[in-house]
Amino acid sequence: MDAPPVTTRGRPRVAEPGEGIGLDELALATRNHGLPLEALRYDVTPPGLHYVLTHYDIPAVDPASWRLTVTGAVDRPLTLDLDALRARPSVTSRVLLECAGNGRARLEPRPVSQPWLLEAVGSAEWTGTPLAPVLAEAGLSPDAVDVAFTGADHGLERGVEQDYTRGLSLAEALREDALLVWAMNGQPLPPQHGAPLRLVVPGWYGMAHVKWLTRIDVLTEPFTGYQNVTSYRFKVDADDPGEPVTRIRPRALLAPPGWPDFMSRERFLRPGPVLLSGRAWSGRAPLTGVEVSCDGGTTWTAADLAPADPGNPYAWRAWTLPWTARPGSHILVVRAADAEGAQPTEQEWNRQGMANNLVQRVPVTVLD
Ligand SMILES: Nc1nc2c(c(=O)[nH]1)N[C@H]1C(S)=C(S)[C@@H](COP(=O)(O)O)O[C@H]1N2
Ligand SMILES: [Mo]
Repeated sequence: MDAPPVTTRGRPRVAEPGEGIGLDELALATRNHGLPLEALRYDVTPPGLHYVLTHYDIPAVDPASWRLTVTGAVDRPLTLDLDALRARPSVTSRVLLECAGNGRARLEPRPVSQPWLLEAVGSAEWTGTPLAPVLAEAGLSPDAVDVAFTGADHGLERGVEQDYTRGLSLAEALREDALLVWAMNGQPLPPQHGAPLRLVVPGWYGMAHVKWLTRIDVLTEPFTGYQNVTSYRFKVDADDPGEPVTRIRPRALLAPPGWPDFMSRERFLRPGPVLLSGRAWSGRAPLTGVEVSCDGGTTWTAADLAPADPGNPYAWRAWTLPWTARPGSHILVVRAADAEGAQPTEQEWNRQGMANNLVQRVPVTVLD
């Protein structure tokens, strides 16, 4: 494999037409794993099966000496240790996370970055304390507009050395469901998911949920850091500033039925009744339905979608559809819709490969 030169500066690279996944992308893909789609069966994703995305390295953080500082445009800057946070009122919430790069590897030409297909999702149970009362306790300045969240991880991205930092508007930071989280599925946060503390902002694509959180800065000017202004933008032309990537678009995934071939992942099943099943979600608007096509998108049938759980409005929802598998080749397609629209059947290209929620297609062979 002739790998093209690795670029550390300038613009994200877009692959040449027909260029395969490079060793640089493979190196990212081995660090950042996806959810095996059969794990769509669990209401709550077990930690080792939840997808992981880490831009730099998992930082070494000693929970005993770790502190969170709340600083900037506040009356009383705070320094909190883990015990002080855990002593606050706690909330447990099931929240779907999805990486904004999910679907990137299918774009043509392919933006060169973490090459996700469909699996950059998980729906875990996060325990923490609401962020808004912590900000209130620090005393927000009346001219505060944004809040920046900084992690303990440090790296270089397109030539810019940085601590991973994301800004959020004050209005989003003050939402009552934004949480400072120390536990996942009832256990202390694992290192790869942000131990000892991370932010969870339900409904937003993954980049907003800052892991290894060490600093919260209240700002009186809009945040202009790399992860908001340069990265996570919908741009077609490299010089276009683009619109920011924010909330999760609707998506439904099918847990592929039958069994796979080891190398090709091609799927086989025996004829007869099959209960097709999977999960669906949207972070931007309530789901309105899931449809399945068993003939490559010619005809569609409404799936049975589990009702929204009022206690966990940002969890994924189960769907099922009975199907009678007849011998031959079939293409199963599934699409979700929310109050703002359905998943596209043609993908829209953008330079950074953001938020590609193209419908999933699963070819299957039903044996005689
Ligand atoms: N500090 C820090 N926070 C981070 C990241 C990171 O690299 N550093 N990656 C973000 C991205 S892009 C995603 S998709 C989610 C992934 O969360 P997970 O690994 O717990 O699934 O974390 C976000 N928070
Ligand atoms: Mo991400």
